[in-house]
Amino acid sequence: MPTAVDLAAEPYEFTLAPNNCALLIIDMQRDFLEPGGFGEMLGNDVSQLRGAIEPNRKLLAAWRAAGLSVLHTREGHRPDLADLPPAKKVRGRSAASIGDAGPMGRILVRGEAGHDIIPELYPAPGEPVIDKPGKGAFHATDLHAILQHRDVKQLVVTGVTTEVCVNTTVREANDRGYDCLVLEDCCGSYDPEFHAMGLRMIKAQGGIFGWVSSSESVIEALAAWRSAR
Ligand code: C5J
Repeated sequence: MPTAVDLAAEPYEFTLAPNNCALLIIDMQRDFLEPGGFGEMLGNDVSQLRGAIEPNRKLLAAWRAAGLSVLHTREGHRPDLADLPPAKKVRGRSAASIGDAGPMGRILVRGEAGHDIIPELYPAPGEPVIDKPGKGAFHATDLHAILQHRDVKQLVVTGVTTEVCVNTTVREANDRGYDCLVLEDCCGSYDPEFHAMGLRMIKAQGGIFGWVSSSESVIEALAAWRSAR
């Protein structure tokens, strides 16, 4: 029975070991992706992010069908905002900031409608949801402990935004010894140039933070791995 399967990636092929790999879906939240949410309220074009929904949906279906680990993250804060750094609250000087009333409830506050994950990618029972106060999913969360308990050594990382929470998480994961494979079509940024540069930074210098590939390559690799079992 093969324990691993190679798939096409940049800067070179990635050896996927499904039993030691988790799919980590970053911040596919209503406030970032839905028309009428906080992201759009700030003047962003949410269609730039929405292109990542369908590839994530297909990947998630294939990943679940293979019986592998899936984890989801959400960026947000306690309702009392005790975990919100004052610097994060005031930065940007926008009219509405974290904790204020927004179009889908209080902005980036846990329990509010806009903070939740979009219905297309909603977590299934048993899939851990990591509520993170920062951009990186390891900061002030139990993600590392959960991954260690599951013997996870590799992460397939998707979500939004490519240059902020995806990049920060991949860098944190890299420093903790995980191999990260980031899927280009399953990530998105309000700024296409930042998306491209965010991916370039990951695979630069021989894969300084990890690898970049596509959902199609991972789905094919999973099918090959399953049929060889
Ligand atoms: C994420 C952000 N999720 N851009 N947040 O990237 O503020």
